[in-house]
Parts: sequence; C-alpha cells; structure tokens
Amino acid sequence: MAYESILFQSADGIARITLNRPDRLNSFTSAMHAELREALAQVSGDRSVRVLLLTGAGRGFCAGQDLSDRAVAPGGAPVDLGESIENNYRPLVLALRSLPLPVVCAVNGVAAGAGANIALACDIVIATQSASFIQAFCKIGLIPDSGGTYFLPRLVGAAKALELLWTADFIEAPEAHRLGIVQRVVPDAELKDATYALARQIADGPQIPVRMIKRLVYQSLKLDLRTHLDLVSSHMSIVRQTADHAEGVAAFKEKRPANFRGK
Ligand code: T3D
Repeated sequence: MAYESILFQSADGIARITLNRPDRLNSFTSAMHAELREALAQVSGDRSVRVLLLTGAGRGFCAGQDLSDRAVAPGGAPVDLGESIENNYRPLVLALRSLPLPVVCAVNGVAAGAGANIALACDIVIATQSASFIQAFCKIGLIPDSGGTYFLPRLVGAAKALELLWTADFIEAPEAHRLGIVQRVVPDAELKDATYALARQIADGPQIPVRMIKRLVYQSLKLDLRTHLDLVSSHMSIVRQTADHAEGVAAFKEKRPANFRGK
C-alpha cells in the first residue's frame, strides 16, 4: 500500500511511522486511519521490527480528528461520531496497545484531542520542551475518546484527570512530565536523536523478555498480586532457557556488552 497521509520507514529493527498532514497539524482523516491500520498490521506481523516509533511531521504532533467535515451544513446530515469512533479510533488505540513490541511516541509539538490520547496509548512518551497536550474535547462539546478517560486517571489520578478533561487547558511538556504523562522531555532540536537512542537501547535488548515485560506490566494493572507473581514465575521458567539469558550472564562474567540475538 502506498501511503499518502503517513510516512513509514523501517531499518535495523526500528520502524518509524510519521503522521504526515503538517498543514492540518496531522489531524486524522479516514484515509489516515486506514493507512495507520495497515502500517500497524505490517509492524505487528514483522518479527524483525523490535521497536516502533510514532511521531508527527512539521510543528505539531496531531490535532485529533480533522474537523473540516464535522460542521453540520444547513439541511445536511451530521456525521455519526459513534461510528467514527467505532471504525477508526477504537481500532487504533487497541492496535497500539496490543502490539507485542515496544511503542515509543515522539511528541514533536501540540497534541490535541485524540492526538493527545493516541500518545498516551503508546508505551513511552518523549516530548520536546515546546510540546503541549490539550484534552480539547469539552471545547467542542464532545467527550474524550481514544482512551482519554481510561489512560489519564491511571496516570495522574481521577481528580487531576477530571480537571484536565473538564477545563481543556493546555499542559506544557514540563508539567506533563511532572504529572507522569510524559517520560522524558528533551530540547526541540534533540527529539529525533533522543528518541532513536532510546529505541536503539530497547531494540538491542533481549527481545523475548522485552516483549514479555510489556505483557506483564499491562496485565498487572488488572490482576491481583498473587496471580501476577504466578505469571512471573512461569514466564521466568521460559526466559531462563533462552540463548539471550546465557549470553547476558556470559557477558557479565566476561565484563563485556551482551550481544543479544532475540533467541
Ligand atoms: O469527529 C469524530 O470522528 C469524533 C472523534 C473526535 C476525536 C477528536 O480528536 S475531537 C478533537 C478535535 N481536535 C480539536 O478540537 C483541536 C482543534 N485544533 C486546535 O484547537 C488548535 O489548532 C491547536 C490547539 C491544536 C493548535 O493551535 P495553533 O494556534 O497552534 O494552530 P492553528 O492555527 O489552530 O492550526 C494550524 C492549522 O491547522 C489551521 O489551519 P489554517 O488556518 O492555517 O488554514 C487549523 O485550522 C488547522 N487545524 C488544526 N487543528 C485542526 C485543523 N484542521 C482541521 N482539524 C483540526 N483538528
């Protein structure tokens, strides 16, 4: 599939998807959703991809839904937003969260509405110093979609989530970092290098544990401690048998960096 609204690159175990409608601040259209679904399916099925990076082109990360066809013309039929959520945003959030590999989001500018929440659906968020987040939904008379009412309370607590969702105030990147919405903030000019360095570090790690850790962390959010620890024991019995575990211990003893092969 030739992409028009996104860019897709993949090399050395790291795939990069760039939302690419910079003149509209990379806001979502149905075409962009379709391309994203296709690219995510490609990444999911490609075992050579170890880390996925998601970012935006130009000065914004993503301004949520493209609102240009959302105004109801006199006599016109309004778009069914429930259908739009069901067909586009719900599959996108679930696809991002259920990818078996780590997803790093590089927020290069403003992230608004669904754009903010798509970032939260990724595993780790790095933002530029000048990036900002806005839960823009109440400003246009909507409720938050794309997991805003799910991810935010888990990250910042229910009361802070409600404040951010009701006020639709801008949160600057340093404040988002303080709140735990963003894991790293870097100078604007360093985003690409900093994101790649983090992705490289994870991609060079032992891939069987890397993927297991993602599953275990998200499963832990819905399990009791005893059940979670049972899962850890059974997973540990599996990783104990991997070549990467043997390599990691050998590298430690020989005082050299490990050369993991994902086996
Ligand atoms: O509808 C459904 O399917 C339901 C699902 C909804 C999901 C949602 O995401 S709802 C929320 C939609 N998003 C918004 O409400 C955010 C709208 N945008 C803004 O509030 C502002 O643009 C920003 C705060 C994000 C950035 O402000 P600023 O001042 O930096 O930029 P700007 O001048 O507003 O925008 C630059 C251009 O991008 C501008 O076009 P122009 O005037 O230069 O021709 C602007 O119209 C355009 N743009 C920005 N956001 C959108 C957009 N065009 C279409 N849709 C957008 N969402």
